[in-house]
Amino acid sequence: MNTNDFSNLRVVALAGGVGGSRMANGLAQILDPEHFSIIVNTGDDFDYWGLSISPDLDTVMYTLAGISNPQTGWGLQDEGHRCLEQMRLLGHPHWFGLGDRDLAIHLSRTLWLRDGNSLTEVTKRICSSLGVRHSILPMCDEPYRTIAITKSGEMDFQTYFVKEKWQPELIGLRWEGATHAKMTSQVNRLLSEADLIIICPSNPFVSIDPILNLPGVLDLVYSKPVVGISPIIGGKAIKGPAAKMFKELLDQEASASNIAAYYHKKSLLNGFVIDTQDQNLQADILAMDLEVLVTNTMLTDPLLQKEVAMCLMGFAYHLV
Ligand code: FO1
Repeated sequence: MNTNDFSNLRVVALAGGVGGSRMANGLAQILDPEHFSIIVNTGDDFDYWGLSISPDLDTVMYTLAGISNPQTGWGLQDEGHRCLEQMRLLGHPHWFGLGDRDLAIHLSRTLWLRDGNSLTEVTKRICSSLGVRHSILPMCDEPYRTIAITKSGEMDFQTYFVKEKWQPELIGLRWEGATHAKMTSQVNRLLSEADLIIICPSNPFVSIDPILNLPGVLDLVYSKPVVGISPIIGGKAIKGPAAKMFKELLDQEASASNIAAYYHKKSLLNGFVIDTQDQNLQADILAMDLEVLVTNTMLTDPLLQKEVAMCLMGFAYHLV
C-alpha cells in the first residue's frame, strides 16, 4: 500500500489503557502530527498521595515517547521505586505502584493544575517535555471519574482495578462528574474535522464509553467513518478484566464478535478489525453489515504496532 494514499487523511483515535496506547503508537509511526491525534479517557483518573494521577494519559504519552515499561505497558522503563518503599515504611498506602521518575510527572501535573492550568494544557506541557509531537488530548478538563459499583460496594476505578485486582463482582458502572463534564473545544474541533475515527483496542466499558458518553461526542462520531479494533483476541483464552466485565455487565462471553455487536448496537462502526485467531467470527461480523479485516493484531512491540497500523489504514482508507 502506498502510504501517500492515506497520509493526508485527518485521523482521530479514541484510546485508553495499554492496548489503546500501543495501537496509537503504531498509527503515530505512519501518520504525522498534523494528521493524527489521540483523544484519551480520563475516567481512570484519581487522587493518590495527594497527587492528580491520569493513568491513561500517562500510558499514551509514555508509549508514544518510547519510554514506557515494555513488560507492563504502563509506567516508565528503567524505573526505581525508592519513594514507594519509603512511603510504605511511613505507613502510607502503597498498592498503586508509583515509580520514582513517574512521580515527577504526577507532581508536575498536580502543581500545574493547582496553578489553574487545564488538564489539556498540562498534558501538552508533559508531551513537549517528553518530545511527543502528536496531540494527546484528555477527553475533558473537568473531573469525570469511573466508579465501579460492585457487590462489595462502590469504589473508584483504580481501587477496583489495582487494589482489588478487579476481583469484586461488578453490578454496574457510573461516572462522577457526568453532569458537568463536557468535551474540550480541541476535542470538539478534532472530531468535527476528522476524516476517520479509530476506536482503539481498549476496554469498551471503562476506556471508550466514557469518551462516547460525553455530551455531543456520539453525534459527532456518527457523522464520520469509524473503524474499531477488537481488544479481545481468541475470546476463550482471555482472562483479563474486559472478559470478566463482559460477563458481569452484559452476561455475555467476551469475543471479537460480541465487541463488534456492542459498538454496532450504538450504530458506530463502518469497519472492524479482528485477529487471525478469530477468523471463525468473520462471518458473524460481516452479517452485521460491517466491513471486516482479519489480520495479526498483536501489538507487543513498536514494529508490530506499525505493521498493524499499516494494515488498519489500508483497510480504513477504502471506507472513507
Ligand atoms: N496497574 C496495576 O495493575 N498496578 C499498579 O501498581 C499500577 C500502577 C500505575 C502507575 C501509574 C500509571 O500510569 C498506571 C499504573 N497502573 C497500574 C496501570 C493502570 O491502573 C491501568 O493501566 C489503567 O488505569 C487501566 O487502563
